[in-house]
Amino acid sequence: FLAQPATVSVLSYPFSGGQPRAGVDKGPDHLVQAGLLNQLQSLGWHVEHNEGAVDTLLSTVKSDADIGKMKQPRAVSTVTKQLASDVADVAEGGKLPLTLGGDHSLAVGTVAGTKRKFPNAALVWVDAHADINTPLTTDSGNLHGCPVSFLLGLEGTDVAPFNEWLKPVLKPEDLVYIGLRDIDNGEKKILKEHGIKVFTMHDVDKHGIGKVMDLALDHIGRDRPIHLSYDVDALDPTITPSTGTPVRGGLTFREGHYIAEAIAETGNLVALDVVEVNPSLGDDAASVAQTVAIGCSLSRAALGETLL
Ligand code: 6HN
Ligand code: MN
Ligand code: MN
Ligand code: MN
Repeated sequence: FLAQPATVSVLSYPFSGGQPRAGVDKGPDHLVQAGLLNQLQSLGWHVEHNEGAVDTLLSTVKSDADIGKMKQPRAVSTVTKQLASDVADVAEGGKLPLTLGGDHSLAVGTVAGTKRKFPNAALVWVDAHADINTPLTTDSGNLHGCPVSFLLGLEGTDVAPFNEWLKPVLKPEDLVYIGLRDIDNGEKKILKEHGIKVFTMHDVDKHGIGKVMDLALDHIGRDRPIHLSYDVDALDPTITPSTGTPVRGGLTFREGHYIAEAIAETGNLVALDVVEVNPSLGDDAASVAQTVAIGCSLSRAALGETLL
């Protein structure tokens, strides 16, 4: 699905408005400082790097009172609208967008952008959480817990300011989750009602990650463009401690990388998000360095590091 020779366009999006913890906006800088761009170049990719104008965009948001339960809705909508167009531009150019977050609300923009170029793209969502709360079901009001519901156009998501630019782009069968272990009650109901395919940590334990990836790829189909949205909190907090909503019992180092490798192996990856690296969290500098290093190694794995 990509032009050859392959180019990856790294989009840094230093945005934290989908959740309350400061620092996740520093994730992109840390990933780039750790050498991600050179690492991708070493894999044989042509590498471009651009930074989203998040500060400029946010300066247009004068006040951002809650709308219903949603916190910072104008900030999230403004930034994701621009990100959608950035991702679409990259994809239209035959290049692979790698969006560095920032919090996971950014995926409203990245997936909407991917879908403009690849209407048939499937979405693989790797996370401890389902991020499928709606403005009606969310307890926290944090929009990083809601992006998937907006992409699906679920009840309650046809609200301003999002409905001024965002249309539903995804059908329930286009989506598969891997790694879930902290699903809110309202989210469980939504997942069941819409028959969405979920591989929880229980499924990873039961089948092993190899079987889970076979089943996940069977579900979406082997012949479709894939958007991989990777929340680093999918891995166990002993592996990626510097993240805002850690949940114990997560993916091991190998399971986490295997997922990215299995996607790379399909040859169908057209867009990648690596989100929720928060260098302000974690016990010490070593925790931060380790989390950042995993963000880099997951990116490399998805872009084919271990392919022969
Ligand atoms: N993430 N389900 C919780 C909420 O606030 O809606 C947690 C969401 C976490 C979001 O990790 O990207
Ligand atoms: Mn997430
Ligand atoms: Mn998460
Ligand atoms: Mn929860």
